[in-house]
Amino acid sequence: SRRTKEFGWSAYYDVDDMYAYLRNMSARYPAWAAPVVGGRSYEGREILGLRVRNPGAARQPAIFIESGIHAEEWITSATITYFINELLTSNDPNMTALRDNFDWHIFPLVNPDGYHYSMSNDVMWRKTRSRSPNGCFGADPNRNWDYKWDLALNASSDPCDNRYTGSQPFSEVETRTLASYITAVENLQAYLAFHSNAQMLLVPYSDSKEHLDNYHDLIQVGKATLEYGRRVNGEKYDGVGTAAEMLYPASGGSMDWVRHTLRTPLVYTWELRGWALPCWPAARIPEQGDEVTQMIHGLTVEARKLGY
Ligand code: ING
Ligand code: ZN
Repeated sequence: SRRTKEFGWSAYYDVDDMYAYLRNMSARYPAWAAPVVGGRSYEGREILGLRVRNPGAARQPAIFIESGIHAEEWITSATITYFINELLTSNDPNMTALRDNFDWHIFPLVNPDGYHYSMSNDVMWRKTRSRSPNGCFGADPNRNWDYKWDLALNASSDPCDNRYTGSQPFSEVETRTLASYITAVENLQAYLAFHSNAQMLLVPYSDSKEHLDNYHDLIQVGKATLEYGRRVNGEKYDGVGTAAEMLYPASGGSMDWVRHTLRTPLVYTWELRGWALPCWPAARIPEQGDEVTQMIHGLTVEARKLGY
């Protein structure tokens, strides 16, 4: 039998250790934090997250955090567990304001099968682990959501491809079950997704250069948000814009589906910092964690200034 390692932010941890950490935090702060199951995976794992909310408050705006949808982007899950730790344990007034005033649904690892496979077999694994009839494994879970799925932009209909769309929209149990969880979140004000490593901030929609009705608000809040991050370590991100304008057109991603289907006003995807995947040096997880923590704080402050 194996002992559970002590969890921390100077190494990367596999699924069971990360989930044990989430359960430990809910046991330490039972009035504030509860484990929540956001869905399940092909191999039968839970998509485990934490709901964090002020036990003394009535209805608060909800913020949903998604990370680890791409298995090889380890830094995203490490960064979001770091944020959870700040959110629950810090006495910094910016942090206490975050936990007092929002209803958090935080899922650090929404593709647990792929992540485990990346950690144990093939570090560059990106997809889920579902099995296609031709014997290939996995679909790209950020090409599988039911919005403009059939465009297959920056994607492939070949099950052996690293960016396989899946056989149909929501063919993957992970995206299907997570979408149903998100749909049930009341008062969802912000949806924040985390990828690596293009070092920029993306807004919907990803398939075209068409701009949303609140595009200018999203850009203004986004630019200010990046400044909060820059103040931590001096790191400059490349800017804020649609994937089609900043990176490459893509379709079937989670943020576009959320924005289109649920009309969530504030929807962003982070591309965290540079370096080779997946091994952003573990010793530098805290600096990425501090930046993202300040950016999430900044986003709430700047959005409120614009009336959100
Ligand atoms: N980047 C994202 C990807 O899925 C993205 C970029 C995000 C595209 C959201 C569309 C929508 O390709 C990485 N690094 O995976
Ligand atoms: Zn990604």
